[in-house]
Amino acid sequence: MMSDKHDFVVVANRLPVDLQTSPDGKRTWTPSPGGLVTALTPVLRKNQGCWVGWPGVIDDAPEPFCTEDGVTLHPLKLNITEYQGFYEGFSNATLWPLYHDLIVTPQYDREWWHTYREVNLRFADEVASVAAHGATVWVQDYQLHLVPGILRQKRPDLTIGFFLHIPFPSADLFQQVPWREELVRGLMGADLIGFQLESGARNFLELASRQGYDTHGEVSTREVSAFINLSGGRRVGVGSFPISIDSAEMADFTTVDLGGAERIHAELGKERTVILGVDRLDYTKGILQRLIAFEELLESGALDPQEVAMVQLATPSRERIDHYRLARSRVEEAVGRINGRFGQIGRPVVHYQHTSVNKTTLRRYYRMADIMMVTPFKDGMNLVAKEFVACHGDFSGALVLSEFAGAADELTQAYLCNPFDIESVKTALRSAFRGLRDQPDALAQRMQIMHEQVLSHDVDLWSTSFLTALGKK
Ligand code: GDG
Repeated sequence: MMSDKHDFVVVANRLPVDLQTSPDGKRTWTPSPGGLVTALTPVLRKNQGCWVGWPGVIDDAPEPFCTEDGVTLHPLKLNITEYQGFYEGFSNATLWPLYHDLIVTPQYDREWWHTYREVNLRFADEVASVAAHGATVWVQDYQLHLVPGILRQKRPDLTIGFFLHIPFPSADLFQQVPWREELVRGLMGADLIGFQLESGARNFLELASRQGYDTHGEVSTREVSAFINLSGGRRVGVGSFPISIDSAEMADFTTVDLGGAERIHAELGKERTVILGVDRLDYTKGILQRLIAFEELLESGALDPQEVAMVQLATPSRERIDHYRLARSRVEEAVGRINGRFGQIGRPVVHYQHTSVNKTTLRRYYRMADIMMVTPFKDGMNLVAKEFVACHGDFSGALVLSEFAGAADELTQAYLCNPFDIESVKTALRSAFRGLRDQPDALAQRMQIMHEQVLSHDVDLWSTSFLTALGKK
C-alpha cells in the first residue's frame, strides 16, 4: 500500500519521466531529458522519497504511482495557458536567458509573471499535501523560485532546501527583473539555498545585501558558512554544492558491450579521429560555434576530412520557443554546409542526430570518442563533460571545455576555450589533436587526473553534503 505522506519530497518542474500516449490510447512513460533528472534520480532512489512534478504533457496527469525503485511520482497537471506563461514564458524566455548572462534578450511580460506565481502556488499546494509533518522538502531550480516562500507560510514545520541548477547572474543583471524583490523573497522561505559555484552564491549574497537583507560570513563549498539573517530570528544558509553524476555507474563498463563502442567507431571510419558533442539543443550550449571552429580548421587544411569525423547528438528541447527553433535551424544549416563542402556521398564529415539515444548507446558514444567538445557560453555545471571523463577509465581521449561551464572549475586538465572566440575554440581543438598524436602519455595523465576527480566527487557527495548542511540548519 503506497503511503500518501512522505518524509522526503523533491519538487521540480519536470518529473524524471514523460507521459507518452500512442494513437491507440496506450500510455507509457519514457525518461525525460536533462541534467536535473540525471542528478536527482539516484538521490530519490536512495531516500525512497516522493517526486512532485509535471509529466511533460498538457492537460493530463495520471494518479500518483510508485516506480520499481520505490520512488513515488506525483504528477501535477498544467493546462496550455499555464504551460505557455509559466514554462515557455517566464521560466524559459525570461529567467533562463537572464541567468545565462543575456545570451539572448530576456522578455519581461506581466502575464507570464502572473502565471508563474499561480503555478508556483499550485506546486507548493501539491507539496504541502504530500509532505509528512516535519518532512524535508528539496525544491529544484529556477522554475520554482516562489515555492520555498509559499511553503514556509503554509507549513512552518517543514525543513526546506532550494538548489539552483543554472548559474546565478551578477546583481547588476538580476536587478533588471521587474519582480526582483518577490523572486528573492520567495527563496528566503528556504533554510538553505544552494548554488553550483561559489561565484553564483556570492552573486546572490551581494544581491540580497543590495535589497537590504542582513548578510554575513564567507561562501564555501559543500558546507555553509554564509548566512542571511531575517527579521523574526530565522536565518538562511547560502553555499556552493557542485553537482555531479553517478560516476561509478557511468565508469562501469562490465555490463556494457565494449564491442558496441568499437563498432560505432568502425562505422565512422576506424582510421578517423572522432570528435563528439552531446547536448540538449539549446542556444546556450555553443553547438554552432564548435561546428564553425571545425569547419574553419577543415577549410584551412589544419584538419583533413579523410582523417576526422564529428558526431553531434542533439536532444530535442523547448522546441516551441523561437530562439530554440532558430538555434536548431542554424545548427542544421551548418551541418549541411560543412558536409556539402567537405564530405562525400556516403561519407559525411559531420554526423548529426536530433533524437535522443538510450543511456547504454550514449555511453558507447562517450567511450569511442577521441575528443569531446563541450563549448557552452554559460552553463551551471555541464554533466556531459563529467560523463565523458567518467567513461574514460582507460585514460584515453581528450576534453575540450568552455571556461564558462561550471565543470571547468573542477576539470582543470581539459583543453579550455572561450566559445565567444572562435580562434580560441580552434586552438583548443588543435591542441587536443596534437595531444592525441604527439603526447599520448601527457594526454593520459590529464585524463587520469580528471577521471579521479569525477570518481571522487560524485552525485552522492553532492546530495549528501547539501542534505547534511540542510539538516544542521
Ligand atoms: C542543467 C544545467 C547542470 C543528453 N542527451 C541525451 C542524454 N542527455 C543527458 C546527458 C546529461 C544531461 O542530459 C544533460 O545535462 P547537462 O548538465 O549537460 O545540461 P542541462 O540539461 O542544461 O542541465 C546544467 C544540470 O542541470 C544539472 O544540475 O549541469 O548546467 O543547465 O546527463 O547525458 N541522455 C540520454 N540520451 C540522450 O540523447 N540518455
